[in-house]
Amino acid sequence: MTTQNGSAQTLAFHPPRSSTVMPAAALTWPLAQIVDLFNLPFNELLFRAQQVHREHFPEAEVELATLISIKTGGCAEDCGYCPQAARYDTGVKAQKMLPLDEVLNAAKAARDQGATRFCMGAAWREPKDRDLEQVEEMVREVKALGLETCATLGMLGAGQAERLKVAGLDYYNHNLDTAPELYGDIITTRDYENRLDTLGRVRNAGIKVCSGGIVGMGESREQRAGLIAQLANLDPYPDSVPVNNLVQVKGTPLFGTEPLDLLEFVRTVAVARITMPTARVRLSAGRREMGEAIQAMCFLAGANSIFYGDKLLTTGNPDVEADRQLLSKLGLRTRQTTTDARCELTP
Ligand code: SAM
Ligand code: DTB
Ligand code: SF4
Repeated sequence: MTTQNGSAQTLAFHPPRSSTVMPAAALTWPLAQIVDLFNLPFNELLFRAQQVHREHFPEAEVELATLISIKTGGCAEDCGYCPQAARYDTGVKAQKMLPLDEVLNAAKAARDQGATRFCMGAAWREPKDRDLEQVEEMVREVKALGLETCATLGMLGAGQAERLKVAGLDYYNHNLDTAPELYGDIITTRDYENRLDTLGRVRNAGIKVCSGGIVGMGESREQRAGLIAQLANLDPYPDSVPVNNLVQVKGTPLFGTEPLDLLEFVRTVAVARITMPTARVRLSAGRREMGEAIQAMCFLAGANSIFYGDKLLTTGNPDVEADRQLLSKLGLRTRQTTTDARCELTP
């Protein structure tokens, strides 16, 4: 199965192992090989991940990306993890889109605190054309501040990715979230193919793809491997891969899920690094609950980007000072440039 969008570059979707459409042998990363990586002894897995990491990136460098919610709450979708879905009683109030000057002030503050990427998120199923005009303006102005720009606005329709590209968007974040076979248990208002279509549109428009997922939603190890298989078998695989640990928010259907053993989170980061060697692997939601030791292991496992700033979209994140101290304790320096993330050491 291939996502076709009518122009030169397409993103291929590789079906799960059970499908007869394409034999597993044709995949860059057959699911069984990814499961084998997950099953390695922990130290062996981390050793291999760190080796891959050093082949492609300066080992001690971490990218700082700051998030802002430009349109919070009131979303029509039913994503079982999300505090912004209107149908769940989570205490998140629907707000109008932030005015441009507020976004720019936040972007300047992020830049002054050392962030190189600024990600603008909106609680939409998909942007309306008139909303997109305002986002284009934000992208243009944030880019002019010397920051890399990223947006996550939901599904994109025909021509919308191209408009964002013209405005200066560097990355579009659109997560596959989980393995295909679990998707329908978490979200019913859209399907996997919708997500893949948007990723194809983004890639075709020449915007870098940021796509990852959430673990800790009650999935099995094989299903975590299934998510990584989907991402790693995209052709090309994403430039940037956020790995989120579920932030459990009261009122969402996934509140009360058995928390994931955090060593399993570290394994997921390591497998993402090995299977997508030149991608920025971002330690995303859930860091506040992780503690320093787990985060240190994630960096060892090949994570080289974090969300930086006291808030994610609606939930908390470690405060800036705590992050500075952690990076300094670990001897990690922050990325200073906004040049292409892919292939920093290799051509
Ligand atoms: N509405 C757009 C969409 O769904 O693509 C963009 C914003 S949405 C909040 C961006 C991503 O945040 C989701 O795809 C999901 O991976 C992540 N996310 C949302 N709630 C989360 C939670 N409680 N814990 C961890 N990640 C979460
Ligand atoms: C991603 O993968 N994680 C970020 C970003 N992309 C947009 C969002 C995390 C959201 C966590 C829940 C919240 O703060 O609302
Ligand atoms: Fe809406 Fe995105 Fe939250 Fe889903 S994840 S409910 S699409 S804001």
